[in-house]
Amino acid sequence: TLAAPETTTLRFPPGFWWGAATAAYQIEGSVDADGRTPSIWDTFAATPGAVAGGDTGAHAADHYRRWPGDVALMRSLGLGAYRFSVAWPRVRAAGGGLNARGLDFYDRLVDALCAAGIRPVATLYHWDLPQELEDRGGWRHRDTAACFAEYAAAAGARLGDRVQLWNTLNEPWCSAFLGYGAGVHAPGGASYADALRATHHLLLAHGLAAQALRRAHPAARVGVAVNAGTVRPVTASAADRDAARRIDGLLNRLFLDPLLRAAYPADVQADTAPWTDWSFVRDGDLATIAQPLDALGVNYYQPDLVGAGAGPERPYPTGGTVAFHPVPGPVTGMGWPVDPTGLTDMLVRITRDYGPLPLFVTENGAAYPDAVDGGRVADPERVDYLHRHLAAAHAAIGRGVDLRGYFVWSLLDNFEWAFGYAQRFGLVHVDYATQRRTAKDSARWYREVIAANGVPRP
Ligand code: GBH
Repeated sequence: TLAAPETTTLRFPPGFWWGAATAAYQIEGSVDADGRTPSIWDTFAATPGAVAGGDTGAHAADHYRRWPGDVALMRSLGLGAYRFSVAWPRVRAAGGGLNARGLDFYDRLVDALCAAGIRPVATLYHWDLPQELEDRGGWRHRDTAACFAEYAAAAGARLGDRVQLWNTLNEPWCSAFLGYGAGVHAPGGASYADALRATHHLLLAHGLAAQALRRAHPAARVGVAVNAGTVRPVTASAADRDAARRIDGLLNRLFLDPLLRAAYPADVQADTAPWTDWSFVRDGDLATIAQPLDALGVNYYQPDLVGAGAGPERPYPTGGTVAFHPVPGPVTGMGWPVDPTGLTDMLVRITRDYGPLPLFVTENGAAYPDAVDGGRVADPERVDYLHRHLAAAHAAIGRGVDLRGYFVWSLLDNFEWAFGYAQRFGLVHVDYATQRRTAKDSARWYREVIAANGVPRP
């Protein structure tokens, strides 16, 4: 009872960015407003069987119309930063060129955030490729990277005086391997050759966009958000460790090495030789991809446990040589394991292998089947998940990681991609029939964390 507060609270560095994150297609709705053109997610969601319950993002959380109230909500939580994505299909006009009305929306949003004292953090690509570009080959096609740079230039020119940090891409592994490899995300492609081509063109798009953002505003701070995951071997045997090397290569090093070392990992290129000859990589591309990064964003949810042998299929080109094992311990509503040690390990590993460099946790959170009861949403499991992951992030700082901020996924319940509205990740509950917002207990808990700049030692 006489302990000093310092011994009971894990305090974060002064100026730490406390945020929450969303993405355009998951919250905005208004898919036909102000000149927006269809995206691959409109098309995919309209495909029977692609999304649980036949759900689509047509209405989502109606944020496109309710943004002033949502900014007020962010302010009431005390958020210091808000990570949103700009919808490319709002900004690119039908047939090409610029649709200025699309940028008007984000211009108003960014102004309102600044007025509320909330730092705007903008992602340029959170999976909503304009369908017209997919019809020309999408991310299989090198020209898509050049189109992305034009879009980045327009967004940078309009918003770059106020956006505090850019993320060019969100989770390019998902765009490539879930979208073009496993077909569980838009556009529903099922070719690992295409997934690897798409990987390269996404990374090239990142590099070209970083250059465009800095041309628009020389002081622009540019990053990219990757779904880095800690991959552990199920035993210390050479075969299981090789399986872990293989998955770590495809999930992490395939992205981090070109971004931060201007090279593709030789072992991944050798492993994937049955699928591609990598001839889509041209001279100079790796120098373009490896633009200096002001920060790297890490989206972290769970570790993977792998071994040699065949198992239930996962979206990796391994030729059936790798088995995924259940991670011991509790799982979230998605069935994803809760293991915060994977977050500490990932942040420390990136710093050791690629750093030192400023890092942000650009997403972390959990889905549970939350319900409003008497005006309240009790979500103790989410509080526990966030608490333990923040303690894990704090432990990484103690081990020398330059962690600058943390963003909860998500501010609002939203369209959870292939799972539709069945999964709720929000700090704030959304009743989709009425669009009523109800702050969950976790939102009140997070407000206290922000005010204290720390969490109680668990
Ligand atoms: C993030 O991606 C997204 O950025 C966000 O939009 C989304 O709403 C949020 O997380 C919650 O899902 O090997 O096939 O089992 C999700 C990150 C990466 C988590 C892939 C699941 C395992 C895929 N996902 N991972 S699989």
